[in-house]
Amino acid sequence: MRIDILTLFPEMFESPLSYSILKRAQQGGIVDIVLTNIRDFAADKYRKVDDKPYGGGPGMVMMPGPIFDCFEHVEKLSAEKGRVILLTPQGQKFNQAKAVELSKEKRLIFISGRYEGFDERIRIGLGAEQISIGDYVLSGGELAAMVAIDAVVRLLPGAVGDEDCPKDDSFSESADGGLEYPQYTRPEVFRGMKVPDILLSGDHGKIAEWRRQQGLERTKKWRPDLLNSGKKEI
Ligand code: 6GU
Repeated sequence: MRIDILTLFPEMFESPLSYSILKRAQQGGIVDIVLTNIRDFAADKYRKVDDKPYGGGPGMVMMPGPIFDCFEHVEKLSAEKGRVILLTPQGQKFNQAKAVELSKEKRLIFISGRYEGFDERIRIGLGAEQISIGDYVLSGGELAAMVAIDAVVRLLPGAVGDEDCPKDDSFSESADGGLEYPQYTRPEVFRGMKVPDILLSGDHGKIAEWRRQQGLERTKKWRPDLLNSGKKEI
């Protein structure tokens, strides 16, 4: 997969992309992530990328010119067309199903903005879909882009080793879209709290059933909203 990121702050992405799964996936050729600075496509000598909103109101709005020029430059860097994604609190809420869907694409182009938002002609003109990571407002789309990219890349074949396989994760198909079962590791007794006997029994059938039941109970207790959303089966 190729991922392009159009941003005013490419440096913000460097650290998250330099560790663990995201780092290994890039080194292993599973994903190619390319950062492009929108400000390099500003038209004037002050490198201006935002302006006051028509009709008045607070804050500044991302101008269409620099983003269109940046996009048209980036688009040509690969023959693959790619899906264009604007990060904005007005977008469709990102979830595991969306991560799975995006992980099947050959190319994703993320555009993260700042200020009060994007000039509407950016969304329309670029045919972009919009993604939000939750119902709260961030200072910009960069952290949201990183969240989405992390969730997508770890699903790419070969990105995650057997030691932290995403198969049984919370929200995954094997968890019926609900929460994952409780996990334990050594020691067998820690500060008086014992690992459930069943996990030491070696009976894989019983362990699988116990885990399914535990996942269901935790979902009922902590995330009942997942139960009747067409995700988790009860
Ligand atoms: Cl994608 N952007 C901003 N600025 N705030 C958000 C968001 C995105 N998703 C949730 N809050």
